[in-house]
Amino acid sequence: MAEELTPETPEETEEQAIKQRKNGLYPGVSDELAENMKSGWADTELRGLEPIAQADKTAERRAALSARFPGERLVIPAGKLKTRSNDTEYAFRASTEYAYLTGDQTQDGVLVLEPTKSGHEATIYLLPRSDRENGEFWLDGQGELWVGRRHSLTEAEQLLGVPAKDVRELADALREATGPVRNVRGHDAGIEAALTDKVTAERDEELRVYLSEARLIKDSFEIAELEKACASTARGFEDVVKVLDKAEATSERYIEGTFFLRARVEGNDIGYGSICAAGPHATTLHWVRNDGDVRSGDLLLLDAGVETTELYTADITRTLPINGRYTELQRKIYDAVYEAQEAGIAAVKPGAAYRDFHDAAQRVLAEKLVEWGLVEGPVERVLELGLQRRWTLHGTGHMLGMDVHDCAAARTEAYVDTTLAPGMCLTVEPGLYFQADDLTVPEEYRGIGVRIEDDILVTEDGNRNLSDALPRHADEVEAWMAALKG
Ligand SMILES: [Mn+2]
Repeated sequence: MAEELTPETPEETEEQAIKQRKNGLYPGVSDELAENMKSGWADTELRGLEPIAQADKTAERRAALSARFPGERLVIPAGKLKTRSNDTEYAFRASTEYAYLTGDQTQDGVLVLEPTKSGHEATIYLLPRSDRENGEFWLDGQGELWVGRRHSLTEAEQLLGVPAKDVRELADALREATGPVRNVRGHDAGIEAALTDKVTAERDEELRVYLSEARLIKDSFEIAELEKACASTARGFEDVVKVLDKAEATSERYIEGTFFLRARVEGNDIGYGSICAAGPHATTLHWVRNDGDVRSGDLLLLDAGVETTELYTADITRTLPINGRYTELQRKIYDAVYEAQEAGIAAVKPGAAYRDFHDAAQRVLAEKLVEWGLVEGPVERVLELGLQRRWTLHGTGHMLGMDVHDCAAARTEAYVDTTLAPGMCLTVEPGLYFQADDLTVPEEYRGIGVRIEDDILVTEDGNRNLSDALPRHADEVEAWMAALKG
């Protein structure tokens, strides 16, 4: 990548250089060049734009938010770029709260709901197109010449269905504003500094909690996005199966890279760090180093999800025999996890307690562990003491949506202590993990880890498995792999 313009005079201190860069005043730019760069550019304003596909939905979401906090100013920032080093930044991903309420993903954007007599008036604050007159478009590191064209404020209004203003005026406006205000924290330090005397942590947290709980029930746009995410993820898993020989010749990284290609081509990104865990790495729950060997005869636990361009992610796990056939012991453990997952999925239905699917899956796993002689029964005793957890390790699922662990700020009574309702989407992902150094299990179990994870939508009359394009039953997995490997 190209470097930003640097000062020509070497004796300049770095501090001066930074100051000048900020001012957009670069030594070495002649008056003639500066003047020349101001003109000769075509008018590229886009006219007659149609609203984005989810504009009606984002309006509904804002209306619900407005009703929850009448008479209060609400500030929801998209977030800022985060520095990786010097003048390079991490890839930007808008805050979930902002994208949920606007459908926009522009860095530095801020949604403000101003209280009115009848509710709220929404305004989206954005960086306008770069000024040609003052040279910022080519002299500033965030100028459009460097980072690409932005939408004009008028274009943004047409697309998002919300009036747009210059975000550079927002901090001052917020400083001067009176009346109660709440802000979603953690995304924009400048906005937080402007509001520091006006907000409290407790009231801001209530806003964050509301926005987390609002996402518990997915609307039709969100469900369609989750379907897309699952479809892309299924294709990514197929990509991986087709290149397992190349992964064997290199490392788990080949799997990670292969899946990432699908995520970037069809979506925005991966929704979380892909877990590409071959052999004993499958027993490490968040194995994301992905630098290990891929060996025929071992299992591959692949836990990965494509995040769509509108920021909804899948979260799917399959545990595959690298050479296409499970060994007898691998199959025994796999079938136990499959049975546990079947029991878990069957417990997902409207009116069921959220905890039911976890309990159903854990019971099956405890039964198997007792049956295999790994833990002393009876099963009720094992479950009561939680002894199965040495090998089941984690909860059986979580809400899924824009965040892989969606709705994480929801109150206990609204999430784990609630009953399931149509429109909720959650993962069902039981697993069994026998650590390589676990001396309490027979040697042949050690280093085997199995998880099967699907994305389950609660419907009016039960549930729908959004990730059922990928086979789960061991026979079907083997047949699917054989077909793909050709
Ligand atoms: Mn998960």
